[in-house]
Parts: sequence; C-alpha cells; structure tokens
Amino acid sequence: LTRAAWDTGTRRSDQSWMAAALALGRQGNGRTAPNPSVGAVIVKDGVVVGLGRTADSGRPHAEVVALRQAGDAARGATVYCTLEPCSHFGKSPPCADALIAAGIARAVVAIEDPNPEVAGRGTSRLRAAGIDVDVGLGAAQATRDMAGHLTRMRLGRPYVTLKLAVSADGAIGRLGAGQVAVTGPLTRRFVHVMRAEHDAIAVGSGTVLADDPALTCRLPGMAGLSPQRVVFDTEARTPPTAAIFAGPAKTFGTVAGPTILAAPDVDAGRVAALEAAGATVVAVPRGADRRIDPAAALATLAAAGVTRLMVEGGAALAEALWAADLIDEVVWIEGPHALGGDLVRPFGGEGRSRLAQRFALGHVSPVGDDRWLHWLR
Ligand code: AOF
Ligand code: ZN
Repeated sequence: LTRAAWDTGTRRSDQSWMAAALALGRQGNGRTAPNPSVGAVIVKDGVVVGLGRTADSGRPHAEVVALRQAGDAARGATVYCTLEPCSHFGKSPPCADALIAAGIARAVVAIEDPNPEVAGRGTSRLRAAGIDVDVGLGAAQATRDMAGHLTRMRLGRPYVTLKLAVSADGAIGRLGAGQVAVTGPLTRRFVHVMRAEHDAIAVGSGTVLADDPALTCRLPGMAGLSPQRVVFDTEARTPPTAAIFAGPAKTFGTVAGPTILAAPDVDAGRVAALEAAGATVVAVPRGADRRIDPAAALATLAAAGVTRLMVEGGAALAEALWAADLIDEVVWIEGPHALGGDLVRPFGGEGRSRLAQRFALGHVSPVGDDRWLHWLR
C-alpha cells in the first residue's frame, strides 16, 4: 500500500464515520434545547464501539453517551464528534476530560463550538493531552445541522425558519376567508415533523384570531415533541380560550404553556387573564412602527433557550421579520391549485420573487401534489 492510497482510504472512512455522527446528531434536533444536538461515534480498529447523541433536554452530552457504551474499548480508539467537545464544568465535568481519561487516541471534530465557555479550549485540551485532533471534516453539514446553537451563540437569537404555504397563484389565503387549505395531506404530515424538529413555533396574533391554530405536532406517538408556542402579540389580543393553550408542548427552564410576547404597556387585566390561562407573558419593547420589536422578541426567546424557531404565519409577522432581516431560511410550499378571488399574498404582494433578493434556491422536493422549495442564505 502506498502512503497516498493509505491516506485516501483513511479519509474516506473518516468521512463515512463523520456522516454517521452527523446523522445521529440530527435526530435530536428539536429535543435538546437549549443545547445543540451533537452526535459522537467511537471507532476502534474499523468497528463502532460507541454511539451517542446529546440526550433530550441537553444532558448527558453525546461524547459521554458514546463513552459509556464503549467502556474499555475506547482506549486507543478514534472519536468522531460533530461539535468540539466541551471544556467547561457545566452540570457535569467537561467531555474533553472524559475523552482523555478514557484513553481516546484521535479525535475528528466537524466544527468548533462558538460557545464562549468552550471556543477552541475543548480541542486544545485534547491536544495538550497528546490526542491527535483533526477539525473541519463535515463542517458544512454540521453548520447547517446545528444552525440553531450557532446562531444563538453568535447572534443571541434563534435560527429562524419561515414556512409559507402558498397556492399556485402565490397566495397564503383569501381576504377574510379564514384558514384555506392550499397544500395537501402529505405536506401537512411533513409540516408536523418540521414542528417536532423545532424548539418553538411562532405566529402573529392575527393568525391566532383568524385561524385559532393548535400548532402542535399531531403525528402518532410524537405529541410530546410539540414545539413551545409563541405569539407575537403587541396588544395582548390572544384569547385565553385559544387552541394554543390546549395540548402538550416542550418546555425550557420554567416556561410552560404558550409564550405571549406583548408590549410592556398593555392592559394589565388582559395579561393577568392570559397568565391565569397558563401563558407566560413577556414584555418586549415597541419598535418604530409601535409593534413589538422583532429583534428584541427573538433575543427574549434565545434567552429562554430557544435555538430553532419555526415561523408559521401570518403575512404581517413574515413582513416584520423580513424588514428586520431576521429570516435565515424559507420553506416555501406551493400547492397545485389557484385560489382566485381577493388574494392575500406574502411579502407585500411580491411573494416568491422577493425571496431571490436575499436567498438562493436550494433543493426542491415534490411532496404529494405540492412542491417544497428550500431557500437558504
Ligand atoms: C458537547 N457535547 O453533546 C453538547 C455540547 O449546560 P451544559 O453544561 O450541558 O453545556 C451546554 C453547552 O455545551 C452547549 O451550549 C454547547 O456549547 C455544549 N454542548 N457539547 O461537547 C454535547 N450538547
Ligand atoms: Zn460536553
């Protein structure tokens, strides 16, 4: 075997082990907030001896799960981590120390952790202990998969995915018609999967009043994965009887029930009624247009632990987030039929043509009779 052939073979298997770690990590998206969902795979002599992903709610970390599985087999093994192992004392000792103690010989890491408590100290700790460390394999995929954590750490807000379902004539509804189905049953199921993969889901109060959506994940066996519900509700107009108060949802820290983001000066009686119904009402300052400031609203959510936020309507909230340039990704779902009549079009009537100003069209997937268009920065 020549040295070059050896290197090529090693790299190829590194790639497939990292791909496995990434796939494992992705499975936890929507379950591990406020932590990222990390994947770790431990390989010894070409055989997997340990697999782990960040546990639901964030602890234990992926590496610890994988190390427990590997036991003594971790000695001299290679670990594939989708995120730099942590170096800080959190709810338990650092993963870097656990890897060192277990006798890991080599670590392949996709990306550094921008968390200021870690930020390169995880890998330098490993190197200082004599572990051979490679950083960067699978970085592009890891950056996408952990966009929630990375955006929260770097920008102090959640990663925002706007989902819009539009008719063939580019409308999200008919004026005054309430909820109109523009996409099919298969799309509805995938939207519920999307909800499960997010920490929280936001709508504007107009959507609550017009449609009264539940915003839960209603796939069999997945009710516990319903996202935390959030309403951008400047005047606290959400009725305490709204459907968002029913059903289970993920909780972070002390936040249970839906979160209502309202201006600080709204009627105290309305706030009390919402709180009595189980909501957490958070005061968010008004922006220039007198509505709550979207950047401040997102900062509030990030502080509460939200890393991945899905926005599901309506047109006004989408417009406000667009105007403040706070949308990271758009899932644009086109139904097969034209609605006709008085149409409500997103983005000030411009619809899809506006997306191309800021986003690039990624993959397009047919879902039943609908088309899902993924727009990314
Ligand atoms: C890892 N592996 O599986 C995760 C990591 O609050 P703590 O103590 O659990 O620490 C959370 C931070 O640790 C989180 O913000 C991120 O920087 C890192 N998460 N690190 O090595 C993991 N979940
Ligand atoms: Zn850790």
